[in-house]
Amino acid sequence: MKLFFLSYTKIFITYLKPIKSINMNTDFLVTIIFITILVIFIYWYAGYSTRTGKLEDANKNYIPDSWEENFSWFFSLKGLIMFVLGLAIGYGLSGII
Ligand SMILES: [Ca+2]
Repeated sequence: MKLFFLSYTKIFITYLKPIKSINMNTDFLVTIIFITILVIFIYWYAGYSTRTGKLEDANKNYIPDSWEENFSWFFSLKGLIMFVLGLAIGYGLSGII
C-alpha cells in the first residue's frame, strides 16, 4: 500500500512539474509582452505629442520637455531597454526563463 502511494505520488509529480513550469513561463511572457507594449506606447506617444504640438518641445528632439526633466534616462537608454525586452521575450518564448 505504501509503495503504491509512493509510486502514485511520483507519477502525479511527474505530470504536474511540466504544467507548473509552463504556467510560470506564460506568466513571465505575458508580463514582459505587456511591459513591452507599454514602453513602445510611451515612446510612440512622446513622438506623437511633440509632432502634433500637444506637448511643448522647444529643443526639437521629439521628447516632451516636461518629461525630459525626470525621464531623460528613459529616452537615452531606448536602445538598451528595447534590446533587453526583446531578449526577455526571446528567452520567454524558448522556455529558458
Ligand atoms: Ca524636448
